[in-house]
Amino acid sequence: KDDSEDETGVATKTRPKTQRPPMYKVMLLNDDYTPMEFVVHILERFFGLNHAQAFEIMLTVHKKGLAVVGVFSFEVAETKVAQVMDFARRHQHPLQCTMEKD
Ligand code: TYC
Repeated sequence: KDDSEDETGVATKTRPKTQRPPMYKVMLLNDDYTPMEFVVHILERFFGLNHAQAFEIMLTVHKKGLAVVGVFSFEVAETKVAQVMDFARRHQHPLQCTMEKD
């Protein structure tokens, strides 16, 4: 923290605005066709989740329609979305993954 003096000569603490990069939520969307195990696999493979965490998020998406999988910098979020979309497309599943500013 910076020290500065006010008009009475009393040292006060100021909080200089620190710049933080904007963060992006990566979300998975539900559909009627992508197999549950495939979604679990994606969550383990691209988001480093263990099987229990992956299964839980998959079920949340299945029940609620969508869920946030993680929050990342723009570049990392973009990469995750591209990896998921590419992997799903290659396996001919309609799974959708999107990102949005946090
Ligand atoms: N609803 C799919 C099914 O019943 C499972 C599913 C879960 C699909 C999550 C997509 O992001 C998703 N097979």
